[in-house]
Amino acid sequence: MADNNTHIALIGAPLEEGSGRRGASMGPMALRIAGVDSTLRDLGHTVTDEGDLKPVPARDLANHPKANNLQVVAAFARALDTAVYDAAHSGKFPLILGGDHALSMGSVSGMARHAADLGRPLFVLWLDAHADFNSPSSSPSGNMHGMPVAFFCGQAEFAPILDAGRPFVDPKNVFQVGIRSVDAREREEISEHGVNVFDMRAVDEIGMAHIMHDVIARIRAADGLLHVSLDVDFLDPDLAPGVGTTVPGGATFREAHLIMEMLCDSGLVSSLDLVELNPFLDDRGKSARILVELTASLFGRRILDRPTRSA
Ligand code: HAR
Ligand code: MN
Ligand code: MN
Ligand code: MN
Repeated sequence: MADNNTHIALIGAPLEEGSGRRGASMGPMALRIAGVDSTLRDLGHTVTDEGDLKPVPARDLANHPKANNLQVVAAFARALDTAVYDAAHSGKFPLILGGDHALSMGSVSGMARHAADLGRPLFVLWLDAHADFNSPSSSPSGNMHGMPVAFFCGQAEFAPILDAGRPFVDPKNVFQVGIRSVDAREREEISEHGVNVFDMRAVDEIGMAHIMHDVIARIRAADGLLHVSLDVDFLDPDLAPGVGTTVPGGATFREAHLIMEMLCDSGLVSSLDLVELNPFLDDRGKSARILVELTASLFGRRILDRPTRSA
């Protein structure tokens, strides 16, 4: 993504059925009310708001006792796969307004198809308190927002219950930052699959700047595209309470902005998910606002009129 004049496609995905509670379906509207479109236009970009997806549940799929609301989640995944692929293919930057994190099954698969067209590898930066590497058999809740990373890394269990045959992301091209809530089976899976995890202890010990230098250097060396998936609960709950699954000890305001500023300078980012915002739980819109501010940093808002020494 360039500093100037990127054509951004806003794609609303009011999915809440992947999570255990209601409210995330209001996320796209809250992000619009917080001014995501005008903020990006003020930075010099072209913004097309494609509105909200409203897919019909995928009745061709059998219900699954441990993949809650599979038909609705799959419908959003399919619709996003197409919408994101089409936007990227036509030269736009897909910015997905979520919606719970299960939607990334579709946004990542759409970007994986686009990257495959270009003959370039897709990398994913997963900013989250959670690893989201459950499968139906391992999930303690059955909630599919805890499963998207396992899905797009090609976990075999999904093939018979969800769409197979899409290109997957190499787990070694997945970077997770901010992780601090991991289930027992997830812990084994992420290490078996070789996912790169910078948990909150790593953030404390190494520092965010160092981590991001590393991540950016590896993507650049591979000439990769980068999809960024930002879960509200990546942030500390004091900053962003508007999410159903708060976990204490999250990223600070400056840690989060530094990521976005360094990514902006890198020019590597091709697509972004803003997920898990639950306006019903928010405090006077502050979580929606911080997501918009972070997006502004990714798209070129900076403190001084020059890049600092990053990237
Ligand atoms: N690991 C738990 C589960 O799978 C909680 C997952 C919560 N996920 C999110 N997205 N909020 O990161 O049920
Ligand atoms: Mn998540
Ligand atoms: Mn999370
Ligand atoms: Mn496995």
